[in-house]
Amino acid sequence: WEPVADRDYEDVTYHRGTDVDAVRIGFDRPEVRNAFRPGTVDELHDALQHAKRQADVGCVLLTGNGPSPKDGEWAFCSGGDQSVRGDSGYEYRGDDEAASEEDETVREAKAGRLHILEVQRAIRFMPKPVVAVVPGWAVGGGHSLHVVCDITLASDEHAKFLQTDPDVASFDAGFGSAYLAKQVGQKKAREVFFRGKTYSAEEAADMGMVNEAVPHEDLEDVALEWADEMASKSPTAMRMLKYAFNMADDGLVDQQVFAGEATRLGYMTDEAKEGREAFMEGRDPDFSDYPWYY
Ligand code: 1HA
Repeated sequence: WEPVADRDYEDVTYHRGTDVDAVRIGFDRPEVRNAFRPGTVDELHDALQHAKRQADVGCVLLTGNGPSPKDGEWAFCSGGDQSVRGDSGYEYRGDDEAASEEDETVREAKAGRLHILEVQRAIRFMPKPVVAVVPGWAVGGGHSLHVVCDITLASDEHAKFLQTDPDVASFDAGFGSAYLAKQVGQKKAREVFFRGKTYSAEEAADMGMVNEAVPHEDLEDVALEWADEMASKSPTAMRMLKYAFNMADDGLVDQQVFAGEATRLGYMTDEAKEGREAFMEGRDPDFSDYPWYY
């Protein structure tokens, strides 16, 4: 891995693979089990947007750095940082980005942040696979993030999956619960949220929300292998497949995304070029060379 240039983050690390066409984004607050505060979410979103725009990047790994310097525990992410939770969302406080340069109305609108949901959408609509690499705790909003990722690989030794949302009077009534139910079934998803029990990587794999439980020391290597496999495939096929998988659950929103990609493919044909050129040349288009395929 090498650090991605021009990305000066506090709460996440961001690297580009040297041998593999993948990036690695790591939560970097291990002392609080990689809880996210508003600035963490800003940086994560920025890194995801950057990764999306790289034509030579075919896979995104999302993980949590560790272990904690305090007690040696590992974490993927423990969700929203409860110490900065205000009355309408999570607040910029202390050394978190103060937003002081911004216009008053923007500052006001940013007061109570729940913009981890924008990150969930960025992952869901990322035109390449996103892999949750879970070395330890995946809890609350951190649990929901792994659910939204395309693939989850987890440490067989340290990964722990736990939904605390109703314990702290929060609820991901969107992707974090709905997609979980798609993955593990309604009964099991309700158990995860309603009981708040901790599950091992093995149990999570049996349930269907983890692809593979991997020996802890091999986790990043295995993730890189999977990333290499996926990043070597046809970018168009992978993009179309991801959006096709999404479509069954995402309805018209994903139809719009999928259709955009279909339009792109259409634009690449000679038939489409004839349409464009005829207009530019001020003549009637001649589509006679292009059959009505069936
Ligand atoms: O549900 C949503 C949303 C829904 C819709 C829209 C937006 C949403 C945005 C966010 C969320 C949420 O994420 S709600 C759920 C918030 N997260 C939690 O309820 C998890 C809280 N943490 C724990 O339950 C536990 O800490 C743990 C199971 C992750 C780990 O337990 P463990 O190993 O016993 O460690 P622990 O001693 O509890 O924690 C280590 C340190 O990390 C503690 O700090 P220290 O005493 O060393 O100073 C602890 O306070 C800190 N920490 C852990 N998690 C968080 C945290 N600090 C702030 N926020 C945390 N989430």
